[in-house]
Amino acid sequence: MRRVPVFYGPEVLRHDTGPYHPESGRRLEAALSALRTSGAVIGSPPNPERTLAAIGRVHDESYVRRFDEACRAAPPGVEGAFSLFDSPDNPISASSFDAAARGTGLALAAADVVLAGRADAVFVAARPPGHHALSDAAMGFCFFNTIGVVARDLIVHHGLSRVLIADFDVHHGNGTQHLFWEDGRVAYVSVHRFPFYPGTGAADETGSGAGRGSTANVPLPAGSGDAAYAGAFVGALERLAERFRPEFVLVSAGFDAHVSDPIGGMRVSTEGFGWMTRALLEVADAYARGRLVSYLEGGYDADALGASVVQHHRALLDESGVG
Ligand code: Q9C
Ligand code: ZN
Repeated sequence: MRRVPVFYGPEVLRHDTGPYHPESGRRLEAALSALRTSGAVIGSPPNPERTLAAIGRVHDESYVRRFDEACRAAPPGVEGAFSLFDSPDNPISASSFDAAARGTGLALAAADVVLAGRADAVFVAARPPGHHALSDAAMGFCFFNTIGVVARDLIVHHGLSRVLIADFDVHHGNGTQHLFWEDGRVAYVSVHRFPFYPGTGAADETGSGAGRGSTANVPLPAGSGDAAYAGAFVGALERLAERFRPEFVLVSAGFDAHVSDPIGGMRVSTEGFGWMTRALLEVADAYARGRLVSYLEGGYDADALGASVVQHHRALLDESGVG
């Protein structure tokens, strides 16, 4: 069996989005409770001291300061009294900055632990999600582009040459794609509903300059299910990985393509997330010595999210891989 701890810290629950927002602490509590029931080992490592420096290699200094100051000025999460930051989709409370920095710190710690050989892979059960966040703006429930911060940290701090990001959230990761659009060291493959929020992710968006061909988008129509994901996504993932030969695999693991999700409009089954995860693990095994870190993005039905993260985690534990 692989060693695949789940990383979580209670600080991430303190990003309060109000009583009616789909991206709430309740969804993460449901995910954690399902993981605990399935026997997952849940760890809470301290953030690496370089967390803010790593965030600063992706986000503008003025954006980080603006987000911090907006949270300091925000009401302390009292019902009905929330500030919006950059977008009507992004309510903040007094602890939102600290929660977002903690989520990103957990993901940086996860990559450190995997690189040091102290775990084979890590699933980071945190929030807020990250893949829509731009270097200078919050959007789509996201504030820091966590997976983007970790990818850049693997290149700049750890000295890796090639990192692959795979994104199966139902929405296109516009922020992540934009960060590495011209960067040949970080490849990005996404499967998503299209056309849909945020509007990007057409099949002909493939990167430019040094990053030409290192972005792969798999747009799928509303209502797509396991068959489309298994065929189109897994195919694109394997083709990109074979060409790119990643040294590390990062996953933007959104579970909002689940058939029961209230906003995704797709029909992926709980087991479908297990199959997709196995394909990701095969790529990690083939090129990256199994090294993989997965970060929770979307997924807004509590029960579906719980069942799906357990499938995802069980697939990562599978012993058929690392030799
Ligand atoms: N204002 C993630 O799943 N919906 N984000 C906007 C029009 C935004 C979802 C609707 C959905 C964002 C991480
Ligand atoms: Zn999403």
